[in-house]
Amino acid sequence: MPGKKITLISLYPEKTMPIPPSALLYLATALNKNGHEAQIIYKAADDPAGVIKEVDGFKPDLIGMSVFTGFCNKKYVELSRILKERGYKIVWGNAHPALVPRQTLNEPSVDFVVIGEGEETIVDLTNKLDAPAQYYSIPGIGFKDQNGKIIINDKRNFIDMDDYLIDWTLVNLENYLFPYFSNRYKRVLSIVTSRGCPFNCQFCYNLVFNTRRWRAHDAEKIVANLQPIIEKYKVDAIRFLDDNFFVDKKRALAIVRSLGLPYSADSRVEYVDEEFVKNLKETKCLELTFGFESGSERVLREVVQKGTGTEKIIKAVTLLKNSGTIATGGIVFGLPSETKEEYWETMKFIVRLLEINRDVAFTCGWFLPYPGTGLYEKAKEKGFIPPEKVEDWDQFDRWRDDYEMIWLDWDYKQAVKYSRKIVHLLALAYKRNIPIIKNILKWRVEHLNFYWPIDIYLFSKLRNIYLFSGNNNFINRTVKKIIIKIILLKRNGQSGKNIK
Ligand code: B12
Ligand code: SF4
Repeated sequence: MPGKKITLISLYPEKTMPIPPSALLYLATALNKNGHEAQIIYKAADDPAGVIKEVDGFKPDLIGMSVFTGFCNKKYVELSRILKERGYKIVWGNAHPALVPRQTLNEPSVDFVVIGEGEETIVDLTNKLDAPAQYYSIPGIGFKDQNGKIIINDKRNFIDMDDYLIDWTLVNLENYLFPYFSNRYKRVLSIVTSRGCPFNCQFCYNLVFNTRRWRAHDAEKIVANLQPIIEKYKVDAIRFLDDNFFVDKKRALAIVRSLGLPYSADSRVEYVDEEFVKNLKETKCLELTFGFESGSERVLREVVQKGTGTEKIIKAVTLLKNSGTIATGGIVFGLPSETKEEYWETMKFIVRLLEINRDVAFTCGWFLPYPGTGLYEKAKEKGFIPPEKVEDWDQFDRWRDDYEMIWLDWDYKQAVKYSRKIVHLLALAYKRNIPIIKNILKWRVEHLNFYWPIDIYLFSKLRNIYLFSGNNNFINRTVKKIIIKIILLKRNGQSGKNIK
């Protein structure tokens, strides 16, 4: 059987720095290993013309798109329609088509969806691409039969990740190493060493996508895979993007000890004890990101079903104080059934954590109802009407300041507009110890007062021009920003093998 050509496309949001396109790399590795030829196109979402030109140059038999739930959905639909008109076959993979496979296939330009891990499924589909009668025998796909009826096959079993260690020669990593950690490290590599998470948080895509099954690369094998590129590209720090890097502490510590580089990772608060903090220090952990989610005990226990409470959060933040590891907590506002008082409790809890450890950082966003999760059903009970078309999910963006949350019973509009700004300014004011900002914003939080937000605007403006950025002054950072912009502009014209 002659090999086929497959183009794999991922769009990243404009203004973000591209990190290695892991999903595409795993898929391309699997396809190439099985006698096919993969092209990787990884571009900012605002350049469809560039994507089309590269696709036409390669003339693939199949085009794969990697789609998350969120603001790029419309762009993927537009791109798929253009490419479909040019006669290409199109498959969507990643979390979004896995969560809404039927709705995705209702979009006429999408021929197939892949549900779950893609390595073995894309190879199977490519092998049988010219034999529609065999589509029924491909686990993990959805497709349309000859009458246009949507067929969703059984799921595929999880793979052994070590069978598909990334072939790093497929990209020039030079394009994906960026300064991070307040610019202390300049050549930071972002990678994933495990998949899934065994916990049960009721808003998490993991419940559906990974069915709570955690899988991982063997420590020795992933280290052997990474060491050559770390040396070749002089990587100076690592960001582990695993959903929950420390599920197996022994494995995770073996990896970071062998690599010997400073790093950041996602974890859970109850993993943090004195012994663990010692391990973090010894292995140069720069930052641990946790899901704090809420300051309300009821929300954590009943709504999120987090499996931890505020006490554990406080303990982790206390133990990590002055340890060299920054604790960053994700906060989810607007969960179904959350009351205004509970939202307020969370805001006050954030101040409490900053009082304990002034280096704590926060990422605050609004609840997103992912289909298949427990809280999606709860949101529906409370009046949420899911979008009818796949492209309409683009309004689900947890960073939007005008995000609509029909499932809430209280007037959340002011909260949406200002709480993220207040939390980020507060964290900065504690970190840099700026009493005036601290006290004004603390007063706002204590009184839940959003009136006359002149101070919030003013402080945000000052923050934006990096007036408080310590040793990194405004001029330095502006110059750096311009340089990064130029690099990004230059790279936007290139992709995949072409980005070498
Ligand atoms: C890195 C990352 C990003 C990077 C992406 C950079 C990149 N190179 O792709 C950036 C910062 C740009 C990003 C942005 C966003 N992200 Co993000 N991101 C991640 C993160 C941390 C790692 C992704 C990864 O590389 N995983 C490793 C790979 C190997 O696994 P994978 O992606 O699942 O891929 C496998 C399968 O899904 C499948 N597959 C994937 N693509 C395709 C394509 C085809 C054709 C096929 C057949 C199969 C297939 O095969 C792969 C191999 O088995 C995940 C969390 C996580 N740990 O996975 C969140 C995650 C994917 N992101 C998420 C979200 C929501 C977003 C945003 C919408 C957030 C926002 N509002 O800004 C944006 C959307 C950007 C967009 N393009 O639309 C959610 C997705 C949930 C959902 N329902 O879609 C996740 C799961 C985080 C979470 N816990 O909620 N993200
Ligand atoms: S701990 Fe994090 S990754 Fe795991 S289920 Fe909860 S939210 Fe998802």
